[in-house]
Amino acid sequence: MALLRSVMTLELYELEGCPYCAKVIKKLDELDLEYESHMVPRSHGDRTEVEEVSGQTGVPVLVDPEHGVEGMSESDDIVAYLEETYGAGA
Ligand SMILES: N[C@@H](CCC(=O)N[C@@H](CS)C(=O)NCC(=O)O)C(=O)O
Repeated sequence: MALLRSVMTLELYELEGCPYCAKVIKKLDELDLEYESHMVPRSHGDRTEVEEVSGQTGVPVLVDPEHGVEGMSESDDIVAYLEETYGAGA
């Protein structure tokens, strides 16, 4: 069960002090969603993990295995996706 839970958990690649990440976190909190946080290195050259999942080095990036979302970037898209998928009207 623990494995299943960790496999299905939302994951967020983020950077401390990133306002676009804060916007996504606010939405995750608002919808009471749990997520696993991955802090990316400040240097773009070292952001290999986020590049692997999303094909670019910017953050935030959301992964939602339960819905086949492998590496969504752009905070506005992520916020809209969360609202559509987990919001009151979902
Ligand atoms: N339009 C993007 C902007 C995100 C952004 O600028 N994130 C910064 C950190 S706050 C970053 O990682 N930038 C990567 C870059 O400059 O390539 C969004 O809304 O998600």
